Amino acid sequence: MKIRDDFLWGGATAANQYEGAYLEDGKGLSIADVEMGSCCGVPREIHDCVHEECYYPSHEGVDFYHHYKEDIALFAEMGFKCFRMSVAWSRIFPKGDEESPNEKGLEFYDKVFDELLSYGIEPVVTLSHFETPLYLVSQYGSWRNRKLIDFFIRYCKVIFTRYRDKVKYWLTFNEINETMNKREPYHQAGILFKEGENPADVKILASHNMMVASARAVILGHKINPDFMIGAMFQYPTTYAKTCSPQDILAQRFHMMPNFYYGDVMCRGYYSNTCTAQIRRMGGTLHMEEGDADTLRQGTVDYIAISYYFTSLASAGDGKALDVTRDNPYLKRSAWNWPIDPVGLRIGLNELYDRYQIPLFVVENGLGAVDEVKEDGTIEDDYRIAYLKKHIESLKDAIEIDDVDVIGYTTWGCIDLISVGTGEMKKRYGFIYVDKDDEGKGTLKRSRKKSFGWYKKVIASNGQDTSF
Ligand code: BGP
Repeated sequence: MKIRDDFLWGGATAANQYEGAYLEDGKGLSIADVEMGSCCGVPREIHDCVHEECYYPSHEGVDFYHHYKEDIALFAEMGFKCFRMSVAWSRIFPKGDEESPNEKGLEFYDKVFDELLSYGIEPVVTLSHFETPLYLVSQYGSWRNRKLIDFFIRYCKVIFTRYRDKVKYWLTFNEINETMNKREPYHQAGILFKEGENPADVKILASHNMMVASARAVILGHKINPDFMIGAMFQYPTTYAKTCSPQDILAQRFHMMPNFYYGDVMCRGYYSNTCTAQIRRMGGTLHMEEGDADTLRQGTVDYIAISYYFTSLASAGDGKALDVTRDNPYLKRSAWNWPIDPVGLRIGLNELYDRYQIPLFVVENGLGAVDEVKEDGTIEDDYRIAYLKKHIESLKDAIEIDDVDVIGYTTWGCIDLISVGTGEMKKRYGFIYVDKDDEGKGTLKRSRKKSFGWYKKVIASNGQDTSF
């Protein structure tokens, strides 16, 4: 298969890591707004309100809110065909349970979409990218509570209706499968466990509520505009068995089950045997309410979007718990210890396409690295070019050799922004450098890195020219 002529090349961001203006024009607090900055490897501290003396990176992000024209002009200069961004839910519904939306918040996205469209750049919009309104967490217990489904749908209705003719590509929840993979799924589901709770039950319940919400959003979106393409979004952790021991092969399957759990429900429309077995393995219970099965069946997604950064190894360990490591002797690692594995992307795309047979979209991939600004202001990020070149070539192999239907590729953090894992600025992914440091100091000035010109050439040649 040839790479599509209308292949969606571009870059990806999320409001809480990029926009800033965290209270401007009526925006409410989101779960990201009470997460402190941190440094390499240390988990970010989470508060239940804003403490004046603390530094919260999302409050300013890199200020897309006031730089959107300049940034979009730079994306256009690189030749972006699409731009992935999220709408900050709490900009539209500041608390999350209001009856009517915040008009000022909507006006901001009117301007952003119009600006993108004026350059012919297709917006790709995530409805919930780690940005649940904080009030829904404190007052309702977040996605444990079924009421969130209705609040989310109210928000979707406003957004879908307003941008009916401006946005075609949507994603419901960013990395929804991390709800099960993470010890405490705060980013994904706004959940920190309470004393006495069975974490397995909470994860199963929150996941169910989010998947019903996603299915209802798909059904609603298609009514509002039948041309909408509404996707699921997973973190895709391609996993290898650590050895050829049959027990390790089984361990590899067990490690992937939580991921196919979401894939099966959102793409096939029902809880498959993989899902029911996973629930049993976790020691939890699933409660379906009347109508849920129909909703899930009718609300299957149009495509699957993934983030892809690294691969893991699974082994049976001592037989009690899976042993999962990123320590693969065949792979080099990034400065943040993430194994670099372009072939794993091709493997993952094949696995997903084999299983679900719907179009795929790589909406996140990239190298977090420390960039050095030379005295003359230039940034020679050859390491980033080398990383992206290999991943793009592997993506092309999946399309051209394996006939996998991939509709687009957006690099994560096409402009430097705040890291979600650590809250750092120095973990940079961008083609565009932003002058800001880990303490929040800097002019916010934008400048082009060497990779900027390289990616421009890749896009102009529809991925055929990846040379340095
Ligand atoms: C994904 C998120 C993104 C992004 C990326 C890189 O999990 O969807 O929001 O941040 O990871 O991670 P980090 O920012 O920790 O380097």
